[in-house]
Order: sequence, then structure tokens, then C-alpha cells
Amino acid sequence: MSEQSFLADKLRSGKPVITGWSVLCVPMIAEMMARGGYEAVTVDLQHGMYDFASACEALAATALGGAHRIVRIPIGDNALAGRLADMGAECLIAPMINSREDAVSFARAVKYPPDGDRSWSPFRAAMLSGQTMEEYRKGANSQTLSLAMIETQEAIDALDDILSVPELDGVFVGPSDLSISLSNGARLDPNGEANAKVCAAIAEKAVKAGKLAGIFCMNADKVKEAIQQGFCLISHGIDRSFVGDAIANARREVDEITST
Ligand code: 3PY
Ligand code: MG
Repeated sequence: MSEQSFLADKLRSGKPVITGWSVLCVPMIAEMMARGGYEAVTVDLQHGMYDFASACEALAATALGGAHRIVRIPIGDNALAGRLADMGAECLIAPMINSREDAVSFARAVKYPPDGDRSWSPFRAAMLSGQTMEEYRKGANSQTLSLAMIETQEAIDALDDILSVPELDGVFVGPSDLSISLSNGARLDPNGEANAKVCAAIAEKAVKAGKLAGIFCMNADKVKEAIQQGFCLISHGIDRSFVGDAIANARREVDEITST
């Protein structure tokens, strides 16, 4: 990534960006994901183990590894969205956005006036993006993205309203919560057929509304499907699975070799 390469420009160009997903609170793993080829790394403060201090380290480590910096905030924590934008997040993902009001207050937290209420002092964000504070200020509203997670029936019902929020840059689908909500608690089925149809419809509506569409995927087949459906920001690969799988495979290999 050159110093002046912005995630927002890449996503708006329509070329899909694949992001690794980091929950383990080990900034060096975020850097390893970046160095391993993920164009972006998402630091998860909703279901991940990161706190503010470790997320700041992970954002810097991601930049050091040459990837774009994304965070997911905890539900409703719009103040943290502003703080993490200050610390260099180029894209903020907010979970469980279920109404126009939710979307407005989240989106406005990451935009400076007149588009929002973000408070000033992005010294770290300017450093990590290779800009002066004034250069950062001029581009901040178009280069700092807000993506509202669509992951409930309520959000689907309010989708047109959510997509009509001018300050919001796009949506990001959470297939697991979506499957639980759509089945009224009966099923966790993120990769199922019913979900796939709803996801395709969300992407279509978002693109038609001139918004970015992102989605959380669990495997490469789902990444391919998401690209075909029109999603431009697609997550793939969680650090806890990478580490857990590598440990299990290594141990299994010992058993295989010693048992022959
Ligand atoms: C979901 O699938 O519900 C997510 O939030 C992805 O982490
Ligand atoms: Mg979710």
C-alpha cells in the first residue's frame, strides 16, 4: 500500500477488497494477515478480545504490514467509533443497526461538520495515512467510511430508510445473526440458501442506492458468491480459526507420523 492509497477509493472503484478478521488481541497477527496478502484487516471490538489500547496497536501493525485498517465497534458505541477513526481506522463497521435513527447517529459520529459531529484531533490517523492534519481534514469525510451492519429482520424491514441516510457510506451483512433473526431463533445457518437470497437482495438494494455493500464470509466459496452478488468489501479468515486449525493440523501430523 502506498502512503496515499485509500480504502474508500478502492471500494468505490468497484474492485472487491478482501479483509482478514482479527479477534485475538495480538497486534502482530493483524500485521501477519496484512503481510500474508489481505488488502485490509478488520479489528473486532464487538466479539473480539481487543480493547481500545490493543486496537490502536493493531491499527498501527496493520499499517506496518501494508494493509487498510478497519474496525468493528461494539453495539451502539458511537463515541468509540470517533476515537478509533482518530486512531487511524479508515472504515468503521457498526453492528445491529436496526433503524434510520441508529444509522444516522452512527454515521454522523465518524464525519466532521457539516456531515456529522465528529470531534477534532486525528493526529494518529494523519500519521498512519501519511498526511498532514490539514490534508487529513480535507479528505476525512469521504475517506473515513461508515458501514451499518444489517443482521436482523428489523434491519431488513428498515433497509430503505437506512440506505436513505446521506451520511452513511454503506452496509455490511452479518450472516450469522441474520440467520438467527430470520428464523426467529430456530437456526444458526449463515451459509444456507435462505440467507444467500436475502444477502443478494441487500447487495442489490445497496448498490442501487449508491452505497457500498460488504459482508462477512466464512470460506472462499462464500467469498466468490459474495463477489458475484455485488459485494465490494468481503471478510474472509478469522485469526482464531487460522491459529486453531494450524495447531490441530500440527498435532494430527505428529500422530500420523508416529503411528506408522
Ligand atoms: C454475523 O454474522 O452476525 C456477524 O456479525 C459476523 O461477525
Ligand atoms: Mg453479528
